[in-house]
Amino acid sequence: MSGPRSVGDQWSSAVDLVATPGPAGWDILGGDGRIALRRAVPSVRYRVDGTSHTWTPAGFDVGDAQLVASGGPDGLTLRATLEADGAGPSLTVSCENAGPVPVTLERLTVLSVDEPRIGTEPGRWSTYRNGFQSWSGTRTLRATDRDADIPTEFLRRSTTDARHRSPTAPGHVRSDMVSAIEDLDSGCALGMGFLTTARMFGYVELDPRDGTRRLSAWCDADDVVLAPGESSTSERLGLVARSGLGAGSAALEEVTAWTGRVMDARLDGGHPGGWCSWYYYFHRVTESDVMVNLGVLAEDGRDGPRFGCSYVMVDDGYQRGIGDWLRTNPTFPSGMASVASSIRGAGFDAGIWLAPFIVAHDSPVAVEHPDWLLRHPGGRPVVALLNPAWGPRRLLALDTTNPEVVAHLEEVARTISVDWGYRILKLDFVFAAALEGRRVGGGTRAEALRAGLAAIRSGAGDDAFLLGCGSPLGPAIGLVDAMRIGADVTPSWTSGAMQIVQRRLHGLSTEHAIRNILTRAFMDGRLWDNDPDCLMVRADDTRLTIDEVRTLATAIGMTDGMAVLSDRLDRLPADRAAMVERTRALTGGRFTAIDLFEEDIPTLLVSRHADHVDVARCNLSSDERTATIEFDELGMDVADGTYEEWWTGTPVDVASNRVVFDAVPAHGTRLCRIPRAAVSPR
Ligand code: 9PG
Repeated sequence: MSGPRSVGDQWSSAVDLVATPGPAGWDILGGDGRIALRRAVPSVRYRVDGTSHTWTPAGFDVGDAQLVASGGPDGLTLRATLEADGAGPSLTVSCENAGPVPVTLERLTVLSVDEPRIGTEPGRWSTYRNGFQSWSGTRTLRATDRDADIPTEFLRRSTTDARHRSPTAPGHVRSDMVSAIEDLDSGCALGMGFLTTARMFGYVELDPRDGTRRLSAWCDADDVVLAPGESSTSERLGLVARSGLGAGSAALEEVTAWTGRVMDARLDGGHPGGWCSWYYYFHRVTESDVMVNLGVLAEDGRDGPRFGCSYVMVDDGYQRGIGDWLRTNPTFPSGMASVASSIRGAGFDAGIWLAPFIVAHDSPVAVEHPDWLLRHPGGRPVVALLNPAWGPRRLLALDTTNPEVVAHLEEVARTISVDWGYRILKLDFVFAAALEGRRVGGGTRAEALRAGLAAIRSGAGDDAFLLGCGSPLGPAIGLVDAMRIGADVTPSWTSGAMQIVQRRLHGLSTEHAIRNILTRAFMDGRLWDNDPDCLMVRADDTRLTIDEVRTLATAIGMTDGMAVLSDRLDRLPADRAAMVERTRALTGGRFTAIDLFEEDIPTLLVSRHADHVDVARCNLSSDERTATIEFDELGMDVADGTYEEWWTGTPVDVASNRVVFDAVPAHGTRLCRIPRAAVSPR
């Protein structure tokens, strides 16, 4: 089963998976028994009269690609359906309430299987754990690792999934939307992902507690009430399997591409490069700051050789208040339509930031339309977050199922995009639309989020480039052109708050941003354009060392998402400006984080191009270290010779298929470009 290891192609090979219905559930088998999910069953969790029940049918009537269990408790019927029209089998489950009383649906479990076989050695499994939204930490966890979560529910609202705490028992992993489990011993991997993501949040969970390893995939039905005669269907789960070098990554790529096809992902955005005001000026940005940078960019031209920018983004700071997007601060005296027209006059697309689903408690929208707010069951408005940068204000979430809110969002987006002329909209704090609460239109959190984004899309038009930020992932597919896939970069590597409150995993820091850039790289070009967040190359007004900047630049360039600058360009020293060009010269390849399933933050990176291969090794420790690249691990042979290190220009010798970099500084990276002619597959 070990596949071709050609450097230009996939390293791993596909493993055929076949699902067969039987009276005890699905048997999903592949790879001559190396993948075996036997008696995988659907189930439902629901409430009647406030008491929660789980019904896992003991047996099924077997139909053509179907399992049916009728006459369940409280008159429920479960119907599981198999489709085999994609990269592998895919399954859904629906639950019908054939009983006399309403039933509150908690979860639809598409499959649950005890002791699945994936390769040979469960003790050597590594599981991909995707986070809920842009800023949620994403990594792999080994059989004895413990996942981490933020300690308070309030902080989780704005960073992870407030409704579901991360499990923290050793080896217990719950991944949002997509996961893969790789057996590091045999190089066999199973990928599981939700192919439809518009209606319910989906989770893949590996739970080794109670001595039985249980793998399940379930959808959160968000307590939707099923009246007698009604039914509800889960999202569709796809399964794929791979074997060989990079099997786990390939499984993630394959199932994610499948999701992108089913969800009609918007993939024509073309990875625009840009400039963003936030990471130098923050909320103090003024119109003249934007014009100074626009002047520098205009000399370079649109998609110019130095900066490669096609848009200029005015981030947070222009608006009168949060929720008050159409009135402008005095610091932008010409008004936002005029600013857009200056940007466009210089040859660039105009971009602007807004947080459409939150309003400050003292904003006109909140004061004039209290009925537009998402509320707790008791009636209090839901506070999405507090942000000291915006003063002592409660930031409240809008109820995007309210038709008046939808009309308001459409109007805001239409004014900004069509009337003012901003084609690129950065939609921030998007999670607020998906918080738990009482909604006039009922439905799930995922549906509410999608309704909000759909309103923005409808107002801004099909031509607008929508960039989601702080956004739950699944329901945004097909509506946004780009997605922030990690936390904010900061002008420092990390901070004490990030290490303690955010458990060294979630929240804003350059270290956390780099982790997600590398661990979510495979989403780019499959679900949307990845926005890795901004490159900062400046030497002043930052605590990032040059080595930290190089590591950030390597991650941004090699993963080939968007490349957005956020320095004060008129004060950028020439050697630092040159790093932008150097970063852009790393784009355009086919990226793999070789040790994605082995490390918390990957350190061995490869990007394959038509005429060369870029290989990098990061030293993410806080000490100087020797760093080695064994080309065997990349499945390739490199001819002995002297090459040049990308960032320092120093010569590096490849001998015996390895290269050793001495004294790599803390948080530093060494990168080597090897011509195709010197590379042969092993
Ligand atoms: C503007 C910024 C930038 C940035 C976004 C987002 O929890 N918080 O208080 C919090 C504040 C800022 C933040 C994320 C979280 O950053 O990611 O690019 O647009 O807003 O305010």
